[in-house]
Amino acid sequence: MAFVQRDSVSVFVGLGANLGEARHALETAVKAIDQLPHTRVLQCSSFYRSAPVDATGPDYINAVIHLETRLNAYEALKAFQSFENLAGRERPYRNAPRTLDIDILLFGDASIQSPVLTVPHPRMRARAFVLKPLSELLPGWVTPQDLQSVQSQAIEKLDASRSDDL
Ligand code: A4P
Ligand code: MG
Repeated sequence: MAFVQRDSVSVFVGLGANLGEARHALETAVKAIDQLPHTRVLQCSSFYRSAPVDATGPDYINAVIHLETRLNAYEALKAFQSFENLAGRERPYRNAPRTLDIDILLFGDASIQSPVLTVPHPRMRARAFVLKPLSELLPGWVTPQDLQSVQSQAIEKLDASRSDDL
């Protein structure tokens, strides 16, 4: 019987870090994700510096990437968690400062509610650090009302040529 390849899926992933070499951690994660089997990073947003939301600690560096993959959502989640662990991620308490966080925002048009995975990410429309970079890659998805509702959250786009912003 012929092996049937799953169609590739268009995926949007949020990256964040606010400990250590945050910007370098995000850049390393983008390269690692691009090297996953059956996976290609198509676009990376600008990098943003953002104040912690529902959290304390240093400012974050955040970005969103667009990729296509033949992995399923659980395979992708497992791979992303292994990259977080390689970056030294620790989880002492909820929303603790972190060396690397990789969240699945949108996985094609999948709607997933399982004990380990919720997609679309349930808080993505409430966060400027997701909406601003996502609006660069998927402008039709982010409405002016979405951006208006998060305008009190401090966030700034970083200069693409500088790597010493944090
Ligand atoms: N999980 C469920 N759904 C997903 C998904 N779509 N993608 C589970 C990834 N993981 C998902 O994740 C906790 C558990 O969520 C995992 O075991 C996985 O099975 P985690 O990475 O340990 O923690 P997290 O990502 O901090 O959790 P959560 O609840 O997604 O946090 P939020 O709501 O995303 O908030 N402020 C700024 N400025 N920038 C930030 O990046 N991040 C947070 C985290 C708070 N404030 C922030 C930032
Ligand atoms: Mg996470």
